[in-house]
Amino acid sequence: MRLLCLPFFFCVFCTHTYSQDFPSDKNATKETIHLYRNLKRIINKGILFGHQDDLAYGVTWKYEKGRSDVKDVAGDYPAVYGWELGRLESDHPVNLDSVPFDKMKQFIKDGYNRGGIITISWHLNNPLTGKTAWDPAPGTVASILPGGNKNELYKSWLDKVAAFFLSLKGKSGELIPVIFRPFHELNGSWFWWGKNHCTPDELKKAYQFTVTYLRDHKNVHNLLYAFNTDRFTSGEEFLERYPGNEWVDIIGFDIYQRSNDNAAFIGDIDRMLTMLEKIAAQKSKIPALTEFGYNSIPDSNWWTQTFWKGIGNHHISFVLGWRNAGGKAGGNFECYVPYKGHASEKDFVEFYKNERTLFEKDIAKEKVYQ
Ligand code: BMA
Repeated sequence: MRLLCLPFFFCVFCTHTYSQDFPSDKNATKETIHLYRNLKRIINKGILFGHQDDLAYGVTWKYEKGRSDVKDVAGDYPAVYGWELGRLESDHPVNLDSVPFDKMKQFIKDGYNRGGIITISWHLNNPLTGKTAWDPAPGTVASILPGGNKNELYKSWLDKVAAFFLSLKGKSGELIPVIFRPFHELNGSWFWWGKNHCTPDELKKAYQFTVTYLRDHKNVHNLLYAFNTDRFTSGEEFLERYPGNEWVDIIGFDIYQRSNDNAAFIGDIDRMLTMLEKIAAQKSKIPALTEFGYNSIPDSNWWTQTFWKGIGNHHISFVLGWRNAGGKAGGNFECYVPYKGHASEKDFVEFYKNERTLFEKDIAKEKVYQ
């Protein structure tokens, strides 16, 4: 009797697990469902490498067809492409980092057609003051919720974001899946949705409202939702503003190295990833390092001797290096992945060769949308 029951039990169990393994949007497009399941599967193979604005510009160039700092150095594109929607809400043709939205759409298609994965952040202006995302006027989050005096304005902004997502189509007219990470770094206080400017309940409601509006009112079904904090010290802190399992697919945090204490950075990243993986396992979510960087990478062995030492023992989906903006107005400089001639170039190639780091050639083989 035991033998007779077992196959039946396993069969029911497997079907159950498989049918339950949907993203938060139960009406997600089939490519989005496949992406979600494949991201979970690929965690066992390695860590996908991503880069913000990779195809738009590098430290020494802008808008050169097919160019990428990652490719210049490693001979391969990243597996994940990060893009940013800030200023779409105010009908600007160009985002806050000078990337024209029409070019961005083409870059998204190019990356997707190569089998890559797209993730999008949104440093949206402050709807209450009209200033930037970094204007933390009190009461802004409350103002965008239903009943708040900026709810209609916020909805009109989400209409534009929805139209953008629905305009992203592959060769057969299918919608291109996107990992959307609204309200990122929400446990910091530099953005208007930050910790000191709203209650946990207000933030959760804003997140839930955003998902519900895009998914149920605008019928956007090509999104996976990423919930992401900045550095955090405990599971409680990470989850303080978590909107709930039914609103989120990916969980992560952003981390930047800001001193030359490599050991401290390795320890920080390792500790936070351990907590993140535990939460992800408990909640059946996909863990990721949603942004990382060490500006200018002033250490030629940083990739193998610091970054990999922090992430290499972990099972996470992807890491997204921030943008290679180069010199900016005001004299600031930003560069988070090496470019041709950079001192960490050789070490990045070693990092690339590690069989657990996955780039474009690896992700293309995985056919994540099928
Ligand atoms: C920041 C910097 C800014 C940029 C912003 C939004 O970290 O890179 O220059 O405008 O992200 O992408």
